[in-house]
Amino acid sequence: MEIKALMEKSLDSGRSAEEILQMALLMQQSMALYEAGIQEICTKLEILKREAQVKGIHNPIDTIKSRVKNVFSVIEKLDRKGFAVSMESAEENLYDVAGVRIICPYIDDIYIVADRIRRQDDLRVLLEKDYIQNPKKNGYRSLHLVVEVPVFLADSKKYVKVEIQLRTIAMDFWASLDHQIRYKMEDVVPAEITEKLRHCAETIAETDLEMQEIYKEVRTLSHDDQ
Ligand code: 0O2
Repeated sequence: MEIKALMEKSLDSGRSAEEILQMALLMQQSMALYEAGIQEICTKLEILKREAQVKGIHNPIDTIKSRVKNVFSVIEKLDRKGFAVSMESAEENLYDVAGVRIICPYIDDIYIVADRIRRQDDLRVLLEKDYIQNPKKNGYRSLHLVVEVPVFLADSKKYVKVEIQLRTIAMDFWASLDHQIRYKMEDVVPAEITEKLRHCAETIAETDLEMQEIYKEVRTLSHDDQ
């Protein structure tokens, strides 16, 4: 969301523009910690990706993306959820300030990568939401893991929460366009469009399963068990 729109949304909560800017400035200074958390996770994922390349086996990771939430979005979300607006409150109550998205070729790859993440014993998995087994009503599918990763500072160690979203290329295609449409329509999407989007999500989910079956067949035909 643009800063102007975010500001307007935050102003709706009765705060002055100056108050919001002050908070945003303070919070911005703490964002480096979230960037460090993302770096730690991305390094782990790049190692997994590289290992598959070196061994010449199927790579369950296609693409890795990451982002730190804009401070104004953090303020807006805290306010919307009725939490105190401060960095401490964001650290305690929000799980998606730091976000990493892993895009996998096939559905099975998602669970393979999730398992490799769970087995990293310096990470604490706080929460899992499986929107693949239990898709959202609108058709959204992804596996979400919220982890805490240690970040070593000059004289302390901080655990940083990072939300990891795992999805296939097909699920990502749908989610990206769904996100754009919602943004364009400022979240007020007519029921008819919502239904069309849900229908597309179902079609994409079927295709995802078919592609996975084709891949399994090809592996059997080429006697490739990796
Ligand atoms: P962005 O721009 O990706 O950061 P919330 O929905 O955030 O109030 P909660 O429990 O944190 O509550 O949400 P959840 O279900 O864990 O999902 C959070 C993130 O998942 C979203 O972050 C999206 O990235 C993604 N997501 C969830 N539902 C949908 C959906 O229906 N469509 C799309 N395209 N993405 C979805 P943000 O902050 O909304 O967006």
